Amino acid sequence: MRTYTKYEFLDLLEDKLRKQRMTTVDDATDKDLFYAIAAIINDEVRQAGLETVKRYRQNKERQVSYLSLEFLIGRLIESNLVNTGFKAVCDEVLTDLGRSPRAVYHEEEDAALGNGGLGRLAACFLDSVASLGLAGNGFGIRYRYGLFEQHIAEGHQIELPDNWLKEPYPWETRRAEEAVTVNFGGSVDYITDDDGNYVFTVTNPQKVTAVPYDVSIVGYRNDVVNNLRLFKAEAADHLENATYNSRLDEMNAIDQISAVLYPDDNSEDGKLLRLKQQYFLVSATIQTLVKRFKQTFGVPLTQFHDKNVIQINDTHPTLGIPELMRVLMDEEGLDWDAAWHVTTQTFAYTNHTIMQEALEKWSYDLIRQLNPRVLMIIEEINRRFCEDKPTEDIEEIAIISDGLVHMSRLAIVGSFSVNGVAALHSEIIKNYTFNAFYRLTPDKFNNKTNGITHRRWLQNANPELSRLITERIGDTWVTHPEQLEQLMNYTDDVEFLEQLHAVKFSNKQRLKALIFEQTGITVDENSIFDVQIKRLHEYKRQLLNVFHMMYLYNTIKDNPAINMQPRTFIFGAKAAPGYKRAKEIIRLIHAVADTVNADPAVGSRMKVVFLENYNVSLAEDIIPAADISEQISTASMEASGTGNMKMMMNGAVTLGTMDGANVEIDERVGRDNIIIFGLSSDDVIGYQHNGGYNARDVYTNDDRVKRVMDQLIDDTFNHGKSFDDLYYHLLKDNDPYFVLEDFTAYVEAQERAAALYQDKKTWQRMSLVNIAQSGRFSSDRTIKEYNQDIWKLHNNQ
Ligand code: GPV
Repeated sequence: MRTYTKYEFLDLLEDKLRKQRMTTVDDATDKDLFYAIAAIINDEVRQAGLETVKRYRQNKERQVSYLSLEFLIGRLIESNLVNTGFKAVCDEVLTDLGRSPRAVYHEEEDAALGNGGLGRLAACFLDSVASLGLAGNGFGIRYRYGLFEQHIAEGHQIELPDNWLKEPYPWETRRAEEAVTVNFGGSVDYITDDDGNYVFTVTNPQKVTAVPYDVSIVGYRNDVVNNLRLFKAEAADHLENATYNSRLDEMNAIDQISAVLYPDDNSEDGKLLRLKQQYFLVSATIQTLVKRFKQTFGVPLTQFHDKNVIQINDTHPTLGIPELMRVLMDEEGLDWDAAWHVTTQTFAYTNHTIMQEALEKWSYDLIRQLNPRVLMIIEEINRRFCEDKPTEDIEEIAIISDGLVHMSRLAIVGSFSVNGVAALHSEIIKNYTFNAFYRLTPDKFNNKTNGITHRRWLQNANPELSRLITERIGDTWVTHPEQLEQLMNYTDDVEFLEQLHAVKFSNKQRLKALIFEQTGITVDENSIFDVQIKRLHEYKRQLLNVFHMMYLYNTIKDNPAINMQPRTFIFGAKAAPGYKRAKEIIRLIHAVADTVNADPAVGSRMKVVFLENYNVSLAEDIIPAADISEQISTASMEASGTGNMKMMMNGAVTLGTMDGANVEIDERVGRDNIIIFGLSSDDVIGYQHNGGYNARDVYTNDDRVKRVMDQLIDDTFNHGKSFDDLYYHLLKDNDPYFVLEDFTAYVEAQERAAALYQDKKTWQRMSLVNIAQSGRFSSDRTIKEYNQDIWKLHNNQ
């Protein structure tokens, strides 16, 4: 890609403003400037994209297709500017014009086509695949409405539709000419061909057009531009319905398929429309890949898997397995064994949870309604798989049982690789969740510890820290993040530690301003910024954090003169709209915040802040300012976590359980540089096998626990109605997330954190060690491992 001087870039900008926005630099709004800059980027990127595709074709390269129902992209303008190399000049031109680059870039709407960690992981992976020069593309759905916008009204979460396409999305290109048709429903017929084989056809299906919208994925300064293809569902031009009204009804029904992202994180919904989304994505993708294969390679489809690997992001795209079988057999004439060989050499499955409520099980009848031929193929896969297995194992491994199709089992059987997303998680999968499959095919199972793109989460989100790092160790860390480890040479460099502290302080001042703007609350930038930002889920235990805040408040009320480390508790969290208890926890955070923040007896010792509508862009503002990273899930339940990595990379110290990737963070930084507490995953699994611990005993025997529990139902904290459900659930249902059991250990860990923070040198050193050891958690490392062990793509760089 070419480089521009300031003057050249200004010329381009003026030209785009004139021709595309019909305005001038003097009159341009921030929005005009945003669109003009996007147009400049697109001119370069699309050219490079064409050349990338041409190169892949000429080299007949093997490619990975990353299939995901979610891509939580956020804004693209800054990462596109950085990756093209235009960021510095663009910032300068805007500043010279007296404009705020931040204000211009913030004109872009967040693309929130995902819920949380799983969707954001997919977005980080695309960035790393392109930046490593690997031939890989994403396939997803172009939801008309992304993850809902969260508003808080008197402590209650209100959900509003995320109308992100109100104005044109500058990064997408509609490619109607590459649309494919996805068939739903219908009935299966077969004939017998000359060789006595069955040939299946589906009659009277509903035909839905999948129209691709392509978004360029720009590699970091390497002229590689890969693609994210998002499909939109449209009615075919000629619906064959009897009446005009029935045609309109059908068009509306078809529009629904790509209308809205399901807002459930780590739980399955079970609605037919969701299943339709899944099949829509996989059928459109498989057809596209088969078509491209035939156009590009001119060899039989029995070699499809030599040129294609398909990574499925959790079980959501598992129907791709029977769909590829269907296309290979019914449309391309392969027999079962040939098709099965190709399919099982093509698919690789990533598991992201062991929690039962998130392991998808679709009813047999629903899948028949969806597409009877696909169900037929799943039945046959199951029949053949179970055929030679010992009867005592069947219950644990059958793909179909009790009228349900177990998607994870189908994914395991149909894939050549099964991976978890952190070392501990992958062990749990092998030893518990999928143990029977592990015993059958141990070599399929592997671990790929998650990662995050350090370009977005350090280089872009924290420019001051990036500059400071580069001043010391040069800029090779940008392409080789493991080089951050060189910072270990400065752990006793007082000047550097002070500079690091100054950067954190200025990030905290900026966040303080944002908090004031959003909430009217004034926080103390000298207090600890104690941050828990993630989806609201019982297993993530925001409730444990709240109980600790309630306990601290009680401590202040009992000892009004007590001297304690001032703290600002910062939350960001969306609850699934139907998840009542999660919404009650949001209401509780607000009730505690209202009381604590308004109580003059508390003074500056404690503030509680809930920032509404947590999303990728807000994360980029919060993370650089975090001192403490709350990663306090019930051990064994958080598959990996990725926010833990983002905060570590920005110098926050993890306060967490030995869960997910926290275990590996602990291993990297050493126990002196992390604050670990609570039950281990073995403890939790042990308790679970024995019916849990006794929550009521803890309540009865620990005065501090009893007091905060009772405050859920008395009038200590401002609220319209008391928190009965939370109270009774913890006691009656025996607290499945071990909140009360871990309370003492958590309070003690928080006390250690406060003491460490007061020893300024120690804390600064801890913060530095975290940054220095974070390189391993770059998604560049993760993607290199996927490529070496699973994808085996040619390495261009
Ligand atoms: I399954 N995850 C998610 O965000 N949504 C889901 O529906 C499912 C999993 C998350 C896990 O909870 C995190 O621990 C993990 O870091 C992330 O996926 C990426 O692997």
